[in-house]
Amino acid sequence: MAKALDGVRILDFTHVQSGPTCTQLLAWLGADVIKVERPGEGDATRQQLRDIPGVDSLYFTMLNHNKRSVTINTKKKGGMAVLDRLIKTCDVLVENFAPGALDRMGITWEHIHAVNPRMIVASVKGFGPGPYEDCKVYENVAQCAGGSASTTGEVDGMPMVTGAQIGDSGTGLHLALGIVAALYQRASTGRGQKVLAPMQDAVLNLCRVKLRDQQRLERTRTLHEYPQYPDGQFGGAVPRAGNASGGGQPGAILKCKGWETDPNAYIYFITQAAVWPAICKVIGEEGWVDDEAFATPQARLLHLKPVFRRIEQWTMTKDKFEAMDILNKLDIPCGPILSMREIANEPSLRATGTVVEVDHPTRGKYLTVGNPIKLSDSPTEVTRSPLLGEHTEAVLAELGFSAGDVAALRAEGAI
Ligand code: CAO
Repeated sequence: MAKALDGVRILDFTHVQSGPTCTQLLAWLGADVIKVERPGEGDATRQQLRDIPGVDSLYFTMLNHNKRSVTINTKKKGGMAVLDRLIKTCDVLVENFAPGALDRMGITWEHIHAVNPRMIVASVKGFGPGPYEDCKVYENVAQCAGGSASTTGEVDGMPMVTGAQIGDSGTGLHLALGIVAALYQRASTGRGQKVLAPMQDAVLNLCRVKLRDQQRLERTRTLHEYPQYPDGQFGGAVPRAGNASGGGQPGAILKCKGWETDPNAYIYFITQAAVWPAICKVIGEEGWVDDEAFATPQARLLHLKPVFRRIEQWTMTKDKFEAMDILNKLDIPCGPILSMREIANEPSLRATGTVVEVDHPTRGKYLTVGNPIKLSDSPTEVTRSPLLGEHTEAVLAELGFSAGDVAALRAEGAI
């Protein structure tokens, strides 16, 4: 079946996580993604966190599916000649080098635009223009600078980073959307443009509810749905909220049967106002439906701790899946705390292609996360990541280089 981005060619100059997430998504949507790597070394993640000696790491394989790999040394004359040919024939150049690195290679916007005025140049950087624009940035730096860490963690604890890679993969997603929009606009203008997704900005975009809360706090000096209310103190900035819900319906993580030995025997429970009578009934507190201390959402905000303690007495009598079964039937919004082991073995995620088993020539079989975006007319088949330079000769032949040219480029150390 045809794919949404059939015919789009991507010059993939990305490395580590943020940029590769973006180009992997574009590949899953059907683009031809040609990953350019340094000869001999390749993307640094090929060697990081290895679980099998001498074999591309899961870090690399899980971010570089459906791509081709070409080795080019851009610091050699022949390497730049190959790269210019790629610039001429590709639609998008995606990069996430440190600030200024692309310019230092001689691949400036002016150069690219002169070679191919239709080319879109898409970049991830740690920061946009401003005091930190020259800084190198990794995931957790972005989480800290984007407002996430200051608002995550225990109420009285230190700032906390989250396991979701919102700085890297979150920014890659934003960049992919920018690229698709620029391709759409190019259809009418005929021109390429620059697309920039700074990691700080992407994290902040994902944390916008906390900027909402900052303004509410400044106006009202309190945040009723936070665990600090009604007994604790609020300072001048949005505090850490533990596991409290970020929305208008209070929620909490509650223990389930087996919590003493299973670190994930917990459920997230939301006391949605619409189903309050059903919640009271299931936990055996029917009297709370009309009790003025609990009857309205506003009244309950003053008593969230005892409310959740009482609900937890009930959830502790069920395992998390039993609790889910009972609560879902009553339309009470809740979710089990799933471990990665449970997710890896969940049949419904395998059935939808969200968890996929892939075969790799040197690694063998491994699990990966497939495309989370499902298009009915553009299904995704996840194929293995390329070996370093696996497609160099094939791509150079497509670009019109002869066998003799390839030999000369090899002798120069350019590929
Ligand atoms: N041929 C020749 N040279 C190459 C090359 C190639 N094919 N590919 C890369 N290089 C060179 C670059 O030109 C650069 O050289 P100079 O320093 O001489 O200009 C050098 O390799 C290193 O590039 P880098 O500075 O981007 O890499 P780093 O490992 O030092 O830094 C990172 C990594 C991620 C901190 C930095 O790239 C960065 O801040 N990127 C932007 C933000 C980002 O995406 N962060 C997310 C990373 S995922 O957690």
